[in-house]
Amino acid sequence: MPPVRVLVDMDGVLADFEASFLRLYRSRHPQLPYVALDERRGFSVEAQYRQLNPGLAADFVRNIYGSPNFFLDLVPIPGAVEAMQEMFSLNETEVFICTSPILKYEYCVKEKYAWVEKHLGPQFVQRLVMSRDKTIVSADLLIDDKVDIKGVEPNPSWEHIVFTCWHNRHTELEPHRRRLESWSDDWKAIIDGKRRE
Ligand code: T3P
Repeated sequence: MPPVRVLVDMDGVLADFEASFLRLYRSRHPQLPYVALDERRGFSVEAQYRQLNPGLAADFVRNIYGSPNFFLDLVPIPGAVEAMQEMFSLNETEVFICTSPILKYEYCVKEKYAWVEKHLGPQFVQRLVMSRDKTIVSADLLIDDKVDIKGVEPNPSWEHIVFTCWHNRHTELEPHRRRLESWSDDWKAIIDGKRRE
């Protein structure tokens, strides 16, 4: 049987984008309203901050994740590093990281590579796929916190497993869609299930 190929997203799944964003936003703009983590709804931080504060300069939000060291300093999501090492060592399993860089790519692209090397080691630097369009990357599974993943390919080869995080906890999914609630959840059973399909 061919190996199961798994794509694992980075922000929200391996690296805690939301917590770092909020910490930096509050320290830079202590006088402005903010969205607490358990109030987060929807993938885009910027969209929700605009609703809260329509007068907010676009740059206030974007400058946080466009700043040097933002992506490098993200803290790993609990259990992510251990799960990735274990997944890497599983027989008949090919694991890749699949992440989209922000359009202001100056620091983000380099720092995503550096983050992977720092937390997961050089073997994962070889397995980092950066694409703004994940639908054209072929795999059996994509573990990603973004609920709607769209691109040029209308029928991606992977099954999208929604990784639960602050912004999608309340999102109701269509009945056929599956979640991984955290890295303590049974990700191995999802991979093993694909072997039998
Ligand atoms: P990833 O594909 O690893 O999840 O959009 C580019 C990256 O930045 C993407 O990484 C997700 C992350 N991101 C958020 O998580 N929330 C946001 O509001 C924005 C703009 C980006």
